[in-house]
Amino acid sequence: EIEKGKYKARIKLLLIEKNAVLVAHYYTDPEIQALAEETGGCVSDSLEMARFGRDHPAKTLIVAGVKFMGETSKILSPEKTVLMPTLEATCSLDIGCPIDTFSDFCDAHPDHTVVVYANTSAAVKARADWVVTSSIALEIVEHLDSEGKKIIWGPDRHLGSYIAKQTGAEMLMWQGDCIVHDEFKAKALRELKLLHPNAAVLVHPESPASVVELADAVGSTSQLIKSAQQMENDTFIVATDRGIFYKMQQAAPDKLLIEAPTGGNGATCKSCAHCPWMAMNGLQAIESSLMAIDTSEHEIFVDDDLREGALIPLNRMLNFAA
Ligand code: CIZ
Ligand code: SF4
Repeated sequence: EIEKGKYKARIKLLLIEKNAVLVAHYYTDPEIQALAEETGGCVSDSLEMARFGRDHPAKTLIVAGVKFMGETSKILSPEKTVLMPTLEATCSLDIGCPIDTFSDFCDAHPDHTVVVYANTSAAVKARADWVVTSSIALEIVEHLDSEGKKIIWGPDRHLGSYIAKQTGAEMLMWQGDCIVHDEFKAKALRELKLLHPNAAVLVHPESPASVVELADAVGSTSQLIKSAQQMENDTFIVATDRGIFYKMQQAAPDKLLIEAPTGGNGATCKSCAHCPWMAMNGLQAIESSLMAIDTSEHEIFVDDDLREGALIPLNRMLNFAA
């Protein structure tokens, strides 16, 4: 704890000295989210992180999250220095959707509109017609469907199936998944529900369909936090990365929040539902990135061509949301 205090104090000084602001995702560890709040940064989902970074006057953004979030921030704020605590932090959806094979898939269906999730590389975004996050995916697909468009969806198959089911849209699905949400188990969740008959079940749609079926509310991270705040239940079983508990408990201080089970046998797993890449965003790594600001060791770069290509579908989403 003393060590942590020292890191925090040094980071606070460095942020001021380097004209930098810390932007953290809901899935990072609680101490990172608290530090972002204490220093005038923000804690939010990937879309809001990029927007906040773009609109903040600081010259440098420290993006505590995973690579695609750093890239999206750079795409929206090319004039800023975008640093990440570690460039190793990636995402199974991004890894599972390489540009070459994805582009071939798109080329094979030229009459389809290409819609990709934000959890993708800049190159995949640049190949797409639309970028969406989970908070706005449903509305955008509904809109495209109402115009009679056929859709290629990538990369998260669970989120894609959920949206196809909700909207009735015709969607060709890339077969990617999130290694964290894919682990939630329906049978164990049903058993846990029996133990907490008053609990509402909150589920992120990157989870398998069998888990989504058991939900009282399905939504993006921000939407799930709102549900915990607004629904009258005193207990919530939550199927998303446990990093979210920090902000969810803040938003709903009197409510009991329980992790949805990732293992079998009805046992709740206390550590499974946490993204290993999000967990790389430690205090020491944040300090290192600030110290290395004059080298490119922690810096995110996006090629100009890709940046311009990715900005089009990203702005389409931002304008649709506005
Ligand atoms: O699962 C993720 O990585 C999410 C929910 C990202 C986001 O859009 O905030
Ligand atoms: Fe990717 Fe899943 Fe980690 Fe989010 S939680 S960054 S979707 S692996």
